[in-house]
Amino acid sequence: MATKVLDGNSLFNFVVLEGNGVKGMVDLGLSKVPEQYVQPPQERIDKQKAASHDNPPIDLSKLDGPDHDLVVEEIVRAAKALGFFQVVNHGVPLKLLDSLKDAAHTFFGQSPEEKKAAHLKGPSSPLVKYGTSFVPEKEKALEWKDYLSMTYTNDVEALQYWPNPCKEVALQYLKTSTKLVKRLIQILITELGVTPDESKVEGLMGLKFVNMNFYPTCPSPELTVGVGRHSDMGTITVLLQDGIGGLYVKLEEDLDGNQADQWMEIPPIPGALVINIGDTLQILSNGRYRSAEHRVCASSTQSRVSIPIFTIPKPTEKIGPLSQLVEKDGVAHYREFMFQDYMDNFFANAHEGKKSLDFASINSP
Ligand SMILES: O=C(O)CCC(=O)C(=O)O
Repeated sequence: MATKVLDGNSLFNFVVLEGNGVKGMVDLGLSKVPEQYVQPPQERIDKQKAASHDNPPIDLSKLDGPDHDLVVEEIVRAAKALGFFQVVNHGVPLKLLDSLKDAAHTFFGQSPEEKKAAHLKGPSSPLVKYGTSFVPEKEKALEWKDYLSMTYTNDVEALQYWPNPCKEVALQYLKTSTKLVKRLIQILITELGVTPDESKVEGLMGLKFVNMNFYPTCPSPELTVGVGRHSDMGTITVLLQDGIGGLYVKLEEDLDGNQADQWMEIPPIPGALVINIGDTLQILSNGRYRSAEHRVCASSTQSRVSIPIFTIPKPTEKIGPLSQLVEKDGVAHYREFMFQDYMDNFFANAHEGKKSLDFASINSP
């Protein structure tokens, strides 16, 4: 029935334009991945070829004890090598992590009409977006993902406009993880040999989104992707993933520093949060820190949820390599730009690895 109803344009209309999402399509009863979701072979995720990740999570409570310097070293090493690491004792209550995953399932478990109602708040509130895939109009193959994106302006508006099943937990998550993000930014800037000035740090944390991603069960996950290869545009992403797995990060170099081009799974660790360095920190550090290219594979047996908080600079913030580092390096590897322009470019293009960074290229107009 699903194939008959959702052939050709009708699939795009049903899933994307009418807001039924991948979940709505899967709920019709689907025995195979529709061709609109089939990725070219080079974009598919081969789980068998992925490297295993055995780095233990970083215990942030030790930042306040005698092991402070060792923990800082671990954070910096991970931000330079992979751009991804996991943390425990991060200050976000573990009960809240469970409530967030439940809230995501509750939101996406609602009828398409209820979910669309969240989206339809759009004209009166630009704070909430319910959607599917990343830029469906521009993608050669769609992503197997529905999402809810909640922009933070202030507490009152969050509680007024964010959707009911998630607003309270999402706001608490944002508040508790903001302290963590601030501390990480301060550490990472200090370790560049630059004193982090308070207004700069605030500028780098000027805008925040709490997203909820829902990856419905997929008949053949090896043919499609939940999220295609990309790096995040902002400063730091905090990501809560559930226990299902499927998040992969690209290793650009192996342990001997050779070009690797291999993918590594970031395994779910109960109670841990994933930290992901965004393009902004790569640019700011003149290339010392690395934004992580990552992607997601759906599961054939269970729906997966993940809940990232994207902390990005204020749209009016001027972003470029820190002048102290340019002086030291004798060269700026990136140009200076206004963050609003970076963001507009990011959202105007389909995911394509770290191509988003081309916007900051010194040769870019
Ligand atoms: O679901 C995940 O684990 C990652 C999500 C992600 O990369 C994104 O939302 O940009």
